[in-house]
Amino acid sequence: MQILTRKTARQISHEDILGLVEGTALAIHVPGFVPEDVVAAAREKVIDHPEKGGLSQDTSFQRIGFAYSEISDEASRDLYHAQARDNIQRMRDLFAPYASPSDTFRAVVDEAWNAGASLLDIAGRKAFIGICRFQDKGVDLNPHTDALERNLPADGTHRLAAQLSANIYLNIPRQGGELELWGTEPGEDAYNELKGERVWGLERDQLGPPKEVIKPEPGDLLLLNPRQIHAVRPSSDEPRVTLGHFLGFYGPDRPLALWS
Ligand SMILES: O=C(O)CCC(=O)C(=O)O
Ligand SMILES: [Fe+2]
Repeated sequence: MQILTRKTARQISHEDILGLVEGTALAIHVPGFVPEDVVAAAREKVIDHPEKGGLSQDTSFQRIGFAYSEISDEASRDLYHAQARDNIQRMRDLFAPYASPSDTFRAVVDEAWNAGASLLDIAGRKAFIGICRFQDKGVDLNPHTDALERNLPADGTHRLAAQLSANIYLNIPRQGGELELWGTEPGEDAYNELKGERVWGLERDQLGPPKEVIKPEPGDLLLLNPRQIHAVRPSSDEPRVTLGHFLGFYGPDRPLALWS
């Protein structure tokens, strides 16, 4: 049976993370990962940020930073790596004088996981981490899975054994914005078959009801397995704002790799 684990940052363990990879846990929920006053101080700054831009594949999703999933050719790959440190620093500056929640997250995962965690590098080039995502009122994040492999260099030298996702919530609408988890991992071929001609994601009516529906609060951290089908319901008032992170798993004794 898959469970939803509630933990403090200090309590997150190696076994908790392994449970997500192995499918014995559906999610790890850390309420209040970011203190209330830190969230309050950052909220205005992110919502009105001048460098907020539309996601390459779908401009109804805005973001600050540049996601690995936006890489589509060698030019965007070069841009992703060239901007990685500036994009990390921008969020660090935005949260100053408080710690950037993405930095704290990196430290907590490094402490919790026996072999530690560090920034992903692809062929010696550092990844970005800490993308700030906006889901405006009425925008539906359809059921989908995530996989680093979709955007890796074609040489096939980099392989993950599993992938996890960690979101930190900065703004949550009063109505809507629930995270839906189906707890099923279709695998890449079955997912593509389900997806058919759609550019991105699945339709809700292709699936049964989700196994779990979670409404996080601002300041919460939530870890999940994004190779299992998941979705976010549209918000009916304010934008839903998150900091998104992925974790690459290579085996229980190997370090985790972190990126956005
Ligand atoms: O924003 C969320 O709650 C989940 C976003 C998502 O699709 C993911 O973490 O892979
Ligand atoms: Fe996702």
